[in-house]
Amino acid sequence: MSEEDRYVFIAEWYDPNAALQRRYQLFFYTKDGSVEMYDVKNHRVFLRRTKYDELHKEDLFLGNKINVFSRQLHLVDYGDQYTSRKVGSKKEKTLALIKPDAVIKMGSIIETILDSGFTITKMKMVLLSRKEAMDFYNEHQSKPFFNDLVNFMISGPIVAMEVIGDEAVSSWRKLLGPTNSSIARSESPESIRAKFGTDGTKNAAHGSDSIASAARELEFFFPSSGDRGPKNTANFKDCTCCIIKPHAVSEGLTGKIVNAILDADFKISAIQMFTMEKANAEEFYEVYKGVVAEYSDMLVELCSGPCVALEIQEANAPKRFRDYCGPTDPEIARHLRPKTLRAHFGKSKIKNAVHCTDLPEDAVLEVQYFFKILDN
Ligand code: IDP
Ligand code: MG
Repeated sequence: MSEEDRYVFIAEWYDPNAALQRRYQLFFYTKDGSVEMYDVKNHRVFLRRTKYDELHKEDLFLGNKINVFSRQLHLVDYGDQYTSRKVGSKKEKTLALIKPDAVIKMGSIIETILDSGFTITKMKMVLLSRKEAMDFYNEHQSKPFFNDLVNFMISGPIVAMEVIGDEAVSSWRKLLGPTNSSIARSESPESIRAKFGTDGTKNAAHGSDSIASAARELEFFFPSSGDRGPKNTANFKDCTCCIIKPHAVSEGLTGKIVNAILDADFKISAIQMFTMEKANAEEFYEVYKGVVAEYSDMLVELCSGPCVALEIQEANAPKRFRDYCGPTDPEIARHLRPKTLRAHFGKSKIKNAVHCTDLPEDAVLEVQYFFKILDN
């Protein structure tokens, strides 16, 4: 086999039993989608080369957390020159913002991002304070439109995302189109600003203009240490909790599911991406332990990659939203309740696209678990 067919990464896995961070070489063979793991410290094969359909070439980039046979692996380094050249050279991170005028269309914008081949690695709905908006746009403080821009940016929630892809900084800006939405409609009618923007100031979305700005702007919304950045928009009242499960996120369904929820007239008052550790998933699913036969499979699914948590807000949210999710088993849902989320997006009882709060009295607690406890 020529090295052309093989990627190598250094991957870390936290072994909860030994309370140790373990290191492996992870090999991925593009030809047949097989993986192999080698224990670097103990010099032995840890996983013999095995076909594994759930891992895709697109998942393999530095910093990503992937799931291989229920182990969550963190890709911390390239394992050889070839992989670094091939994967590393063009991958960039950028900041994408859905601005207040387009938050109502966030499902379609997320869908466009994912369908264009980007990966969303962080996501958070926030409401900026005036000071935060002024800081974020400080490069424009002497411009005549600065005041209007700041007022617009604090007029409602926005959704901040870290987006990764080949030449993400320029390709995301290309997808955005010209700054002015009207010009975008005449010059680039398929662009995001053409489709979702309003005018010169209210133009649906933002993209960093260079690698350096991207680093600074990502740090603003998703600080790497200490400070937590702008806070999430959860209100913790008249609400219920929805989790878009990791399998659905990794299948690229986030935008479609968000769209379906909005089309069914639910209000999404907070949204954020989380990667669950096993201990957290156990705490969150505690009530199902010993009650639901699939409990341990549910845990594995919830920890298998990033999930997206939503606060859904309205007076009767727990009941009406639960009805809209449909029966737990998507097969049954497709027969009995074909218009529900699980009928549309579920694959199996465990991979059933979404979790929703079961009991109305647990709704606020579940929303708090994500947006208060895990967000800390
Ligand atoms: P960009 O968002 O395409 O990078 P910038 O020139 O950095 O455009 O401007 C930041 C934001 O300020 C724009 O997205 C738009 O919301 C607003 N803006 C820019 N130029 C004007 C203008 O001439 N009139 C009104 N608003 C503007
Ligand atoms: Mg700009």
